[in-house]
Amino acid sequence: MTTSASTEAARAQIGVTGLAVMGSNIARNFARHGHTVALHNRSIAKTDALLAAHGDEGDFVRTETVEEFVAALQKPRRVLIMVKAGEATDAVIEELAAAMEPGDIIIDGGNALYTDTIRREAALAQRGLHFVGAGISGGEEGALNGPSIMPGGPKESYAALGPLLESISAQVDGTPCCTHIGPDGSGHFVKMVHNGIEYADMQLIGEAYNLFRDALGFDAAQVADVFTEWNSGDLESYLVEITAEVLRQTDAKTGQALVDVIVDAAEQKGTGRWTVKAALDLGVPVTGIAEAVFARALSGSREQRKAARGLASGQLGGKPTDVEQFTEDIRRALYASKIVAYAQGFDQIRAGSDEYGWDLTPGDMATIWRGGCIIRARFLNRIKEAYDTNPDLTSLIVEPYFREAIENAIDSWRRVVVTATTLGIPVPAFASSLSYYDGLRAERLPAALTQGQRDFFGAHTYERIDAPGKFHTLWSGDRSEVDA
Ligand code: NBP
Repeated sequence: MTTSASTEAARAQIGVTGLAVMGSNIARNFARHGHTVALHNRSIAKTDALLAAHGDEGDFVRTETVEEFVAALQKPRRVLIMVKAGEATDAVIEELAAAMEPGDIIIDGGNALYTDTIRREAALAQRGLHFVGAGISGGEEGALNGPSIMPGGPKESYAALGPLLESISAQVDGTPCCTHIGPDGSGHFVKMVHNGIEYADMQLIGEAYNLFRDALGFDAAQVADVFTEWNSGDLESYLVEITAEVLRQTDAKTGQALVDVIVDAAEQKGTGRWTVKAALDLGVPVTGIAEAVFARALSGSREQRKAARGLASGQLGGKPTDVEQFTEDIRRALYASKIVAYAQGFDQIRAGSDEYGWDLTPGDMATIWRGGCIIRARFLNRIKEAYDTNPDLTSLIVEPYFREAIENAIDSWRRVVVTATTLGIPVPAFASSLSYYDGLRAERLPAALTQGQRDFFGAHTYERIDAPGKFHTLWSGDRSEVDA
């Protein structure tokens, strides 16, 4: 059923403005769950196209102007913005805020930078409006059939908003993949880290594929079979599942595997980069995510790659002869590296929470990422259990299940990195994750030397292993040590 705003006022439970792919699908999702949805888009053509194609899926209210749109909503008014992130979002917020009243709720479901969300929330709070930055994951399909939703913002607004969002989110074991994350920008921060983890996961899968192709000589269909098999074990996940599908796809034009005719230059929209920038500011070593972002940048450096093609490889080692063993080695290396990537992402969430005073519960993320989102995986149940058992977990890699999983994988992991290195096959994420693990578990790091150097050239001082306090050596004097 569709009505126009002028015929019936204030009966929609939710309004959606921005009816491109994501907004239309979310609006349909709300309508399919029995909610009356007011529709608005800058250009009316998109509203009408949505109604023409799907108007019979539920109860929609067609509106043309922002005033009509706002007037169609029950109080407290709830409006979900699904427009292009950045200036467009600011423009839409401003228009809506001018037409709304204190107590109303504006939700930004776009991929906003969390610092923008912090700024917007503070500004709207001053005007008595609730602003909820909500990370939404799952792409177009998730938006329609159940995404994972990460709403931040004021807790009191969740009472009026939560049930609506939870009704359209994915559900796992009867639990919605949506929960109140924390204040102001926390929802978008967590969504950003989710995307960073997604980058790392995709890069690790890519490295595994590369090893099958270049170390074992598998064709795409053979690798697809391996991924299909892996998807019935510990690695079961959306990304592993779609990897098999992409690898099995044949190109209609050439009859070759599609993956073999796609240009090997990965693009990025920026959320991975944001994650790494934020991690640098917070001082959290998200090495797996960073390697993934840099690997995409390297793949896209077409001029440099062209210039470097054919550079010396040095003497290369032999290819693995035991295909079954090496396949299992890759599987274990992938699992261990994936544990590291998630551990680092969860460390970043904790660091962000501490920095901004959000008081986030990391186990909540594991719970709501189990369904709907791109990184949904069986593995997240394990992370949820780990945080349920110990909410103050120092690092996922020390938790008994993950510790044992890495111990089971460690020999394979080293063999994979060594073999790749001797064959000249790049495995930046596998290798850096292993180095991160070795770094964390090390008795002693070369950082002692770094501190000595810093004290030498900059009198930056150091701590001693055998006495409290800070010390400085008089490097350009008699080299005696003084208290700093
Ligand atoms: P787009 O990001 O392509 O944005 C298109 C929408 O923005 C249209 O409705 C357009 O209106 C509107 N818009 C623009 Br552009 N400038 C505007 C302005 N100044 N004032 C008002 N409206 C304006 O749409 P999308 O791909 O559906 O994504 C929507 C949001 O969801 C984005 O923030 C995106 O990052 C986020 N997101 C996307 C995905 C995904 O998988 N695509 C997943 C999760 C989140 P018009 O029709 O009048 O031009």
